[in-house]
Amino acid sequence: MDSDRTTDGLGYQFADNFMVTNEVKAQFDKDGFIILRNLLDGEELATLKSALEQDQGLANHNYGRDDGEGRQTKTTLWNYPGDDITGIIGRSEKVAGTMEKLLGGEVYHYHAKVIMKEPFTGGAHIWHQDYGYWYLNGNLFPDMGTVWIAVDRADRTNGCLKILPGSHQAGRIDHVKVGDQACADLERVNQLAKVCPLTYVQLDPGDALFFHCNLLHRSDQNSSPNRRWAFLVCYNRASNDPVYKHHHPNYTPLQKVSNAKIKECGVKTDTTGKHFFGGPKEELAMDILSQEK
Ligand SMILES: O=C(O)CCC(=O)C(=O)O
Ligand SMILES: [Fe+2]
Repeated sequence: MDSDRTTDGLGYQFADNFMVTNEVKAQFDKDGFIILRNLLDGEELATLKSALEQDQGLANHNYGRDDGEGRQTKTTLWNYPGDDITGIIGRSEKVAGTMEKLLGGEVYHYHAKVIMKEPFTGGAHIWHQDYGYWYLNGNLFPDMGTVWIAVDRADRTNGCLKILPGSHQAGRIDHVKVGDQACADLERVNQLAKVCPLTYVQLDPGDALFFHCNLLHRSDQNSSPNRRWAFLVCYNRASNDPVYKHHHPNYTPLQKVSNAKIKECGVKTDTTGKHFFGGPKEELAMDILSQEK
């Protein structure tokens, strides 16, 4: 399955007066995503980038997942936003507030992560829906979504996201384990690709994709010389408090902040209270614990 389609030219230019109008919401409901270009401006992006590059928490807490294609993906993930720039961005009106309007109600921070696709070695994320994972964590409804923010330019040369627009309307698809990842039933993905044509999400640094948790997506390995890092913040509706205790938080009210706080925050690398996740090993330990109950 391949395609020449890209998201080039699609989306909205972010400005402080951006609003989720009925038209924007209708587009999100129909396609399962919207793109906001320049969601982070040059100064905000530069601060985020240097915080990520300096922050030892990111290096010390990152873990790999086999991609079933011979490489590993590299991720650092945490549960609570905290007060550093990653937390302030995740709590800001333009990120969290926009997601609330798209999902139709109050949201809380389910987790955030940095996906580090390094030059030449970056692993793939195989076809999945985020709700393929999150369903198993006791979230009864697919009232969840992710904001995917490009830290580096992401395009088809370095493993940008690939999506099947509108595929969220198919509901949750069966997933099977491949490597350390969950893979959506490929027969179903291929059938859906005939009616929801594969599209490469090409983004410049600071651009963001807001997407629904049932949107099918994947990203290829990075065999190019160009790094492809992305910062992702995932949200759950407050009304969708998970019914199982799992390795992501139950409803925890989000302390939203104004967009101006992003610039005030600066390169603060204090990661107190973020609760970094240990990766597949910790997942296994949690699964054993919940089976013992
Ligand atoms: O950034 C990527 O390439 C994909 C990440 C992803 O889909 C995920 O972490 O669920
Ligand atoms: Fe995903």
